[in-house]
Amino acid sequence: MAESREPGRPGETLPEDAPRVLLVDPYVAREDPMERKFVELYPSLGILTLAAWLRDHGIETEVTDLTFARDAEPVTRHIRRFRPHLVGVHTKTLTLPRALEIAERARAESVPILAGGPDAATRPDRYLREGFDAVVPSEGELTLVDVATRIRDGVPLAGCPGTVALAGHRVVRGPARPFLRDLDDLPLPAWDLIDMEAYLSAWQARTGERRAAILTSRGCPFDCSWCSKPTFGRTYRQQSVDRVLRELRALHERYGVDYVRFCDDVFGVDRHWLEALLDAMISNGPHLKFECLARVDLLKTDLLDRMKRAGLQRVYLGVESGSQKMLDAMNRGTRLAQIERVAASLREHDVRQFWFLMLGYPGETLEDIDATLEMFRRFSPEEYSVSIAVPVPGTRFYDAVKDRLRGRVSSTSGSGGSSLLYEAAYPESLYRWQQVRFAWEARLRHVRHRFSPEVADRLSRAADELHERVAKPLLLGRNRDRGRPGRGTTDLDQLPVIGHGPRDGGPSA
Ligand code: B12
Ligand code: SF4
Repeated sequence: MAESREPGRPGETLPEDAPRVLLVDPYVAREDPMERKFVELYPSLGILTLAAWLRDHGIETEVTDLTFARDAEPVTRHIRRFRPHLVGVHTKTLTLPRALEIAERARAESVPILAGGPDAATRPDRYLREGFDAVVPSEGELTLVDVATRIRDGVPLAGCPGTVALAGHRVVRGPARPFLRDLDDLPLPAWDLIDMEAYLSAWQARTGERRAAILTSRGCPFDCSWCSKPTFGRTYRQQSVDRVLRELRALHERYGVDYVRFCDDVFGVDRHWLEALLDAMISNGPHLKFECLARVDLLKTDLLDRMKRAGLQRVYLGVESGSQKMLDAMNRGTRLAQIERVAASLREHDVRQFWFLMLGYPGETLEDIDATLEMFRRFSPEEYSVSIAVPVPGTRFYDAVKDRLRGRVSSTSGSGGSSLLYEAAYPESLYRWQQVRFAWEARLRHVRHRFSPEVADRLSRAADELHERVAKPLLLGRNRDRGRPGRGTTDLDQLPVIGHGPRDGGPSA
């Protein structure tokens, strides 16, 4: 982790009494089972953009990035050396225990501690109860400058716009702070405050490419029923093409980056913007390979040719289901015909596709799951993730099933997505079995493409028969695990959220 000291803007000296802020990314990669499997390491753009903004506004800022660390000890060392007025922690559900540990470490050094990011935004009270002084549940840039100045000047935080804070035992929510009007005002991320080389060389060792992440927008204008968007809600802002090119060039020139991941919730919402960016990348460069998260209704096949020429390698698609009834129930706003068109066209253009699929959404029948498997079989995407629907607080899905939550459920820790968290139509074991069916089909992909489609079809049919004759009757008859806590139980609100990118990406996308 980097503990480099760079006061103010790079090269600028700040006054002695400038507020000092230490930002912490508590994510420890070695603790994340998903990371051990897939290794998708990128620094948090939220933290790096905040850090750059603070520096630009006269606040001395440093970052402790725990991604490559063993534990949270570097936070204590950094606090002792830097003596910040304030420690700010980025939060995800997965990193809650670490965030709480960091709060403890900050308190032990008598430094006020603040939380921001998706998890704290969803449940600020929990963080306040566990010892945080305040939470910033929305966009952080403007609020953090205000908070840092108040703390340095000894002004109480309760009521500060854009915060939720404690006043005695009362939780006080300050008035909302408007979002930044123009995302072009954001400085380039403060890459110099972390060990960028650690990320880049990890990628290089694994793929031969120096990969980095970039964001060109904030928010998403769509409204999928299960998607949690606590920070930016249903708003959407886009940077100009020139601003994006500036960031791409800086990554390429300063760090030798040759592959970027566009991390926007949905990439290319505005077709004209996307065309202008692609044209600029094709004609003037930087000539980088790239990947992005896209919606099938936006990814027009006539644009794919240009995207490919601009460097497109891989697209993450929120396919979710092969049943139109389920897509409608999820309020996806996408059509099966669009999925089929885009999947076929990506194949023609030799672009890898990563499908996100979801099982267990309310209303889904076994026939719907079969339809999803059938579509998966037909298009055999190169990569995929099939998760069991997670009701995330704050979503319409959660509201719809909140009376049917299993309360205490088994957690595999890590990234979730393989536990059934509410009383769905079928037992958890049946959904897990369905995941096995997808995994089997994914294995057959290689047989289908490299060896013999006929053999693959025969093996697929054998698996279907096994499902119909043995697994289905067995699992439907055996409902013992419904509503019963599994091994290693945990509260629902402690469970990590699946995937990444609201699931045109994550998270989930
Ligand atoms: C890009 C992305 C990734 C990338 C890069 C991750 C990274 N290192 O940043 C990859 C694919 C690697 C990834 C991985 C994971 N991701 Co992800 N990811 C995203 C995505 C799409 C964008 C993140 C982003 O850059 N946002 C833009 C920045 C500007 O916003 P921000 O981070 O929220 O920060 C702003 C505010 O929140 C606030 N703020 C943030 N931190 C702080 C701290 C303080 C002190 C203050 C005051 C303010 C503040 O100010 C910031 C600037 O305004 C989000 C969805 C989303 N729209 O946020 C999911 C999301 C953050 N990911 C999620 C998850 C679950 C994961 C994984 C755990 C998945 C896994 N392994 O299974 C991992 C964790 C990896 C990690 N390093 O932490 C979830 C988190 C949900 C939750 N409640 O925890 C999200 C919200 C998606 C979702 N809805 O499910 N992810
Ligand atoms: S799942 Fe994707 S498209 Fe749907 S609301 Fe979330 S971010 Fe937007």
